[in-house]
Amino acid sequence: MSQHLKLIIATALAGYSAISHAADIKIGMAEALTGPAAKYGVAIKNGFTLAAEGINAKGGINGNKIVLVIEDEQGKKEEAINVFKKLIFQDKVLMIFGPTLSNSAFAADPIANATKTVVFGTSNTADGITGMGPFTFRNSVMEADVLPVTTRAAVKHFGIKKVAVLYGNDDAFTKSGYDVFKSALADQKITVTDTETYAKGDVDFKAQLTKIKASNPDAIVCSCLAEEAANIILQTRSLGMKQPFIGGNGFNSPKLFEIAKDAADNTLMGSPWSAENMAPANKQFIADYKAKFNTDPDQFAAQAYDAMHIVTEALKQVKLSGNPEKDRLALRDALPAVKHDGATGKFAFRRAAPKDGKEAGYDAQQDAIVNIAKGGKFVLLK
Ligand code: 1QQ
Repeated sequence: MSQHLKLIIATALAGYSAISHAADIKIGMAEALTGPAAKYGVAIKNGFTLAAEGINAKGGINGNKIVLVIEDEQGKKEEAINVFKKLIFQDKVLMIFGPTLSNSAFAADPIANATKTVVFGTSNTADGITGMGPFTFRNSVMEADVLPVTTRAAVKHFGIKKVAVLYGNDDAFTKSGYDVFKSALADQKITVTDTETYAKGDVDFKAQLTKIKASNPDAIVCSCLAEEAANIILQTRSLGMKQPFIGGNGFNSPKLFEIAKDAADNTLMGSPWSAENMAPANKQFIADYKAKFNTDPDQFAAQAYDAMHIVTEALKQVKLSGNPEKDRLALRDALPAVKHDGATGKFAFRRAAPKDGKEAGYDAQQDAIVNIAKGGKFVLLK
């Protein structure tokens, strides 16, 4: 058979299958389902699963069903890279949600960009994520947009003038959060009495906290993931310190309270999502989540749930061809225009500035609200 004839037949078959059959839409999900970040990753997986089931139950996307291809990247860079390769080359997914940590995203997202596959982070809040390329999207609000709002609220609420800062210096998210806190504190003329660091896996923070205690701050700013944050809070209290904490996205987990309980009271944390937002979309999300998983959702579940709906809106505008390369490009082109009003409130994408002369992706345009921990949970700061 001539090459030309082969091409005609292949094209005809591709066209035929696109028109006549409902196809599965394979969406990859690479999240930390085991390991220290699993508390975030499992909530994220639940959010995606709930959304996909709801969308499929209502007929899917233009008659096509969402099929989630779920992979555990364990919160590790190397695993994120392996899992991205499997999803893109072997499973030939249309796009990838994840990974859970910014630290892993910096390792794995370049693979998605190199293969022109949309990678959509629902929990990556470090600076520079979308600078990795035009196929990187996120609906997680950057620390740079949230932390200045949180520190301003802390000044207003507690009347603080001086803070000590503690952060993990070997994780992309905790390091980026520190950089943002540092410039927000300088802008808002809040004095820094002491700055201390720790490394991933540390469990004893007494040396740093003793120095912080001696510097006598009004509050402690902490750019940390939840488990470390909780242990830091407990050890602060055991040293007889009563200062409130100011945290970033890492604090945003039930894990904080499982470990620290009400020792975490008065911690301030910013987020677009609140369990107290009574908008119908959020009420429905919370009720459906509780019914399915028998537990309360958190911000990470809410952002994943919304992200699946955002992608669905984009895909409604796309005529899928069955050719992964073509369909990935079509999704990439349809996503930026999506506006959504979901569990986390009103959402739009914002084009990130080009980095080193390279085209960038899309950040989240969404307002942060500040929460305060009371009796083992976060409530809106009034
Ligand atoms: C990041 C984060 C973490 C708290 C995600 C769970 O925001 O790594 O960017």
